[in-house]
Amino acid sequence: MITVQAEPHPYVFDAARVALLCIDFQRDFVEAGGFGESLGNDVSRLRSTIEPTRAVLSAFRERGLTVIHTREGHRPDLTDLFPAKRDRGNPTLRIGDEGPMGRLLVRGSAGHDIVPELAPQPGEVLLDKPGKGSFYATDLETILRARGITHLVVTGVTTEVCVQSTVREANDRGFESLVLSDCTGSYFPEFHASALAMFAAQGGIVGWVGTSADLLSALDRSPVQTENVR
Ligand code: TIU
Repeated sequence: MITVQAEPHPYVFDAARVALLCIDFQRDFVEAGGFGESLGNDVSRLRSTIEPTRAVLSAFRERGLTVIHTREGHRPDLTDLFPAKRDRGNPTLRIGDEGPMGRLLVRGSAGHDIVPELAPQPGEVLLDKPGKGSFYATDLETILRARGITHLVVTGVTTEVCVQSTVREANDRGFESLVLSDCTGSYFPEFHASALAMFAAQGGIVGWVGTSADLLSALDRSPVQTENVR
């Protein structure tokens, strides 16, 4: 078992039963000209998440552990887009409109893709989702249960939107989540801090919060028996 220093108490997991979740590291949220910027956000605030997440991704890949990437987006014909979501916030460009990186949050456009630094590799799960939560209208729960996954190490953007929805959905399904504070980010630093605080409050009512450095040092201290890992 691997033990990571975390809040509100150490997070313990079996490498054969853990998955790294990389939530929505898409150009549409992280780069200029995408969906995030169309909502009036300063997208540069998310960039600090990329380098620590790249290090965690490398550690999982080196050990042959499960990696799952998600992307928020819609079918090109927008048949899976509720008007309520399309019209919310009075954006300069709406989902499906043509922007500098192609149609906003539409599958197949450049902006919908994951940033090159964190691009999925063959053998990793790539999951497209129409909502903020990663379980809503996807087969994520089936994939996790089929692999015997019980624990999720969570990275992604943004902390209080897609990360928070996903971690809450995971919690209600019995999964144990460790959210990495430096591998998650928000356009609003105060929302990042309060979302993390909410996860770990009340004895870990939603999950655990830790850092990539503490996770990496725990992995280094506990050589993973790769033959035990699917
Ligand atoms: N707007 C915002 O903060 N986030 C999203 O719309 N989606 C995700 O968090 N992925």
